[in-house]
Amino acid sequence: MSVEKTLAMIKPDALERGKQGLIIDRILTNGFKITAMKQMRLTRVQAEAFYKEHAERPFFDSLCSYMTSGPIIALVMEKENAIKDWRDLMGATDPTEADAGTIRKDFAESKERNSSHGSDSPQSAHREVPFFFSQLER
Ligand code: IDP
Ligand code: MG
Repeated sequence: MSVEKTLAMIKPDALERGKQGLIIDRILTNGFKITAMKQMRLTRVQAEAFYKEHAERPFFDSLCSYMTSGPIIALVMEKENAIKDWRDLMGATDPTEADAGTIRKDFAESKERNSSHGSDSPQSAHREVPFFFSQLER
């Protein structure tokens, strides 16, 4: 195992319901160091660029509308094995399939409005961290 950085987002549904503090508490309690964090509202162009790998999926248009419906919090988090450990802490994409105690099980409203994002591989983290943060910020 090595120290890794991953890109996380707390998504609009969670901020809408004021759950960001509880989610950040879980991040810190589970041993992640937050090395950068900011709240912002994505533009349509930014949301489409971030999720471009899903451009052909039937849910893409709805996903981009949801992701621009309110602010998000983007975070860079550091820890040994951060990428997989954050995916595990979030749980399955669909909260009805997520394990007990995971963020999506406890906070998500639906498969789309699922409260959190995490890079799914070192390659994704390498693209997603600089999508949000300059070298000076992370
Ligand atoms: P992930 O966030 O668990 O990596 P992805 O398959 O990469 O899941 O999908 C990106 C995001 O798109 C999901 O987190 C969710 O918000 C949304 N999404 C994925 N699949 C569906 C679906 O079948 N219906 C509606 N929204 C979906
Ligand atoms: Mg994904």
